[in-house]
Amino acid sequence: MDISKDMTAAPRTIRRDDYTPPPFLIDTVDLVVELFADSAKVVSRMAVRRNPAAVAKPADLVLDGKKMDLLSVSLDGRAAAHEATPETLAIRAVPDRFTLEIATRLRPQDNAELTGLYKSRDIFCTQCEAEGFRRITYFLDRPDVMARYTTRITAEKSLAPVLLSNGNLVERGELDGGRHFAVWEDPFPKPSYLFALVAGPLDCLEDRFTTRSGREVTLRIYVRPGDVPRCDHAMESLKKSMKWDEDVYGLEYDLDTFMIVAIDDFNMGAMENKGLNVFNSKLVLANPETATDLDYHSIEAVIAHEYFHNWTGNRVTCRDWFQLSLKEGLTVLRDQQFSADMGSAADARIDDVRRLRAAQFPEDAGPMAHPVRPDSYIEINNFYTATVYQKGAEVVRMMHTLLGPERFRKGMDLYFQRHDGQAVTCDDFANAMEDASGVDLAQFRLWYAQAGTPDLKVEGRYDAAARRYTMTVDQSLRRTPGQPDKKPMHIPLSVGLLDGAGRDLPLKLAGEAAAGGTTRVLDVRNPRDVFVFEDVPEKPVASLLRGFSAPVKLQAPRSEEELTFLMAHDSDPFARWEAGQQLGARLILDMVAARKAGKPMVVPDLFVDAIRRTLDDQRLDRSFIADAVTLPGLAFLGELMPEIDIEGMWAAQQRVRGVLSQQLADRWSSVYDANHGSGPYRFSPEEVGRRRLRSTALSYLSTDKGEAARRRAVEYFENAKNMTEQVAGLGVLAELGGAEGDAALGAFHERWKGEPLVLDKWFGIQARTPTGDTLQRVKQLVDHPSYDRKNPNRVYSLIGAFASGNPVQFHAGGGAGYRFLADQVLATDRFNPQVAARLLAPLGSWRRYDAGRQTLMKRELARIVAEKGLSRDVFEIASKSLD
Ligand code: B3K
Ligand code: ZN
Repeated sequence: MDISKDMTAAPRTIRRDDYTPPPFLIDTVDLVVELFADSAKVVSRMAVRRNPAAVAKPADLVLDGKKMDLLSVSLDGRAAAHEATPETLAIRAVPDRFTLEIATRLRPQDNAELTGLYKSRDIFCTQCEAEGFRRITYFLDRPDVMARYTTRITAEKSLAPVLLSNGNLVERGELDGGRHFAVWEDPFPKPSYLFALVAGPLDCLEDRFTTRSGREVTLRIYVRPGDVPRCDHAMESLKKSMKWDEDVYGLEYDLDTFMIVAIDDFNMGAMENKGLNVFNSKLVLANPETATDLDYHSIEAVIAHEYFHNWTGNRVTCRDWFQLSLKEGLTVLRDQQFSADMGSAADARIDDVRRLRAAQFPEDAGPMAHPVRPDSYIEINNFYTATVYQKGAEVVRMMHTLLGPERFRKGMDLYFQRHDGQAVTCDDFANAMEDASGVDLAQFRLWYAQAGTPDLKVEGRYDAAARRYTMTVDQSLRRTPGQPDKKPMHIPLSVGLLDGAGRDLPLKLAGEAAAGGTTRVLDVRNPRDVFVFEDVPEKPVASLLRGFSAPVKLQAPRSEEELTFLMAHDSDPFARWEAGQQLGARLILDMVAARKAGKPMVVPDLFVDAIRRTLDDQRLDRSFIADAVTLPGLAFLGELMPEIDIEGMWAAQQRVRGVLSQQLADRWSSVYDANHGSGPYRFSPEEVGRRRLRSTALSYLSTDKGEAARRRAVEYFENAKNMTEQVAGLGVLAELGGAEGDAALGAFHERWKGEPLVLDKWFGIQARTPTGDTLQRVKQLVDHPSYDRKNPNRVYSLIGAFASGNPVQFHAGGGAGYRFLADQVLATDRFNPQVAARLLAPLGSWRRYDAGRQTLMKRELARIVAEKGLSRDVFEIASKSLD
């Protein structure tokens, strides 16, 4: 069996418009999976019938399959005429209803693609989304074929004492020859992508949860022996998620057990298989010594996300993969709402927006730009994107904004009432929202269909005599690949008006009898819309896009004074933070332009004063202050430039940092000292905020790289009481470089060399260091004994961090970074195309750079496309990037 390459001919494009219902349905699947040291044998017995809703009535049943040995096929107990190709199995002239039995053999231990059935060290596990089940047995491997599964697993007891699959354990027992078995039955029909099997030496942490209707659920988290003490946070997160989904959406868990398994070799974060979630171990294991605040946060959010999929994804699933955002966008929104409720809602929203701007906006502006509901793909795994996930969540959030919380909840209820147990579309979701609320979403649906980030220009004019404020809103949407002409969108624009004292004014739109509220959501629907506010007593300052009410790029001609005013007074915390980011971005871009023109880069006092006021504002919580004094990131800034000038942005950003560091030195020192903290580690919003603010201050205090700064950073690092502080200290020291930097990196490695998940932080910090000869260092680290090119976590924390997280170094060195990345992509593609394709993305943005870089980046893309035996995954991204 060749698992190293896709040997198929020219990759085929799959189109949404070509969807037809499956010609056959499979009602039940009985699987017998026998696991051995060097292979696995799978026997699948399926109850198949013709689909009454099918448009055609083909004679043959054609199943999907990949990279397996076919052992036998029988139909109703007799040999069946069949024909296998590398990716299909056709059963000839089948009756209307029959039992099909297929035996296959696979080699999990050689499966480095980490999709289908594979081995992570001594643990057998599966990853079936999107199309992995066809690597286990031949099947109608599409989400609209939903079956009830029974799974019997056998294995040698000493090698695999724990045998798990979806649903409830119905039988277990001993077999001859030191083997044993377990039978699992999942009562809920599910698509094949939700199938899971895990077997191996695992320990578990067990707990219980009683649902609000009184169902007793056993919760188990399975990990490698020895890791059980690191599961408490994951278990708490799970219980919080279960409770939250009951409280907020009225959704209860539906099986007697809920299991999570932590796996070290995993292509992405986690997978929502019914009743048996499989997780990347980095999103399960945590204790204060080894995990940072960010890890704690991610674990809580991803545990919630996968748990929430039980309803949004599993009970109601996708008709086809073009509808992926039906489950992902909605489930991301739900995990965002959960995170907002667990901590500070303002921070949570700022976080969502930062992420969207850093990853999704560039995607929407690049060669892979696609709608939230894509129209075509070559390899579906390439469409688990920021657009489908993050922008998809924004789309559902906008519906929430347009409908309001009560009607949105009604829409959710109707959606479940109509579609429980079905495989449906994004349109079905919008229909439920529309029908439950009476709100017309016809134009709004364009958010699913049109790619690209809308530009919104907002201008305000005050007429003192008429006491009237007029807001003119222009929208436009640039062309994206395959979509030259765009229609105007329905954009919810949330606004407020502030008086001279910074107070919200009551808002009354022309035609309304009385003022209602101080925040209003304007329905922007046309290329130009004009909104008139009446009875406005004085010239107001407009607060725009409150809560980031739509994923747009906002342009508003506001003076620096207006922005600093909003920074100090806006009652909407997002808009308040945003005013600072806009001001920071504007001044950095002005400095970039000055630098290019050979003029000095000047940081205006107004900005320094605004940051000082933020630091002094006693009403603000620490996390918000940390957010507000953090300058806009390079990815966000780059999006604002016609041609990305990396050196310019970096130089300007550093200059601003330097000025803030110097002019506010006393503030940073006192913030640093005042937030020392004491007592044991706690993952609470207050403590996380304190640690963040303190490390932000440390980082400003280290900007001058002087002796005192070095001493302080070393002291901070050496006295770190938890991983959050260690990592913050190490990051600062690595950037300071010199003897202190090397010593800290050495000490960290020495202390954590037995903990791969902790070493990922060590790889990541070195790969992201913007100063020094980072590429050289990264190249050396590829050969480090702690590095493992087959483990996705290692690859992302080294190669991914360098290419996607260190623009300054990646784009330096006359193309050496590009060449290195292309080499890594090609090497990785030989055994793990999904990971290779993900690494590749940064090269796709070549159009955004100067001519010299364009040539160098394109050269590497062309070299990749020319490679023989390229996977579909890498082929699609590389070739579309060159188009
Ligand atoms: N649904 C999975 C992602 C599967 C990715 C397949 N390439 C995790 C999640 O979004 O919850
Ligand atoms: Zn998901």
